[in-house]
Amino acid sequence: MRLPIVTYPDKRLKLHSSEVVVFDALLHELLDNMYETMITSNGIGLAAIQVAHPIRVLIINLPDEEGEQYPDDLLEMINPKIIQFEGSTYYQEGCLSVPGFYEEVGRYERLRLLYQDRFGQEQILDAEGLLSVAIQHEMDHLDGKLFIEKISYARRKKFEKEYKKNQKSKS
Ligand code: Y12
Ligand code: CO
Repeated sequence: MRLPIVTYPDKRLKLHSSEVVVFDALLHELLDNMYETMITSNGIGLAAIQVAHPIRVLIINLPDEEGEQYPDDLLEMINPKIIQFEGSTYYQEGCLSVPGFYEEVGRYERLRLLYQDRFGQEQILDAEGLLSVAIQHEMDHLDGKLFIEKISYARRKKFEKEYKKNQKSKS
């Protein structure tokens, strides 16, 4: 089932998400619904709070060189923790909760991540480049942070003005 996406400036996006302790059929249903929501919205990453569930769950499905996304490449991460990081990189980020806005943001270039899969099994992943950026973007959602909080004051002001104007023209 496709779920409604919570969009900025909805205050739920500022919530600190809670650790997952039960890895049951309800969690699996949420993960499946998040996947359908992300794919049908042309997204490559989604955190549970973006579909109104304040729990530490995120999914990422990066496209291949041809721009195709495959279910086999789906990463489901629960209770993720960065245990090592190095370097820095800049990437033009977008977010399904902030439609129509893209901005360059600084992130770690490489990281090592500890997380649990949908069955609660601990996993370790080394990530770099776009995957590292996507993980950091989605992990920020778990702590109630959006990428627009990482841009300069001047760009943020410009964004607020344009975003409000776009919202008004839609209503
Ligand atoms: C690098 C940077 C950021 C991420 C986080 C995941 N972000 C997304 O998946 C964003 C997707 C997105 C899709 C949109 O819809 C279309 O393009 C049709 C969109 O909508 C508009 O711009 C109107 C905005 C964002 C991962 C890796
Ligand atoms: Co986002």
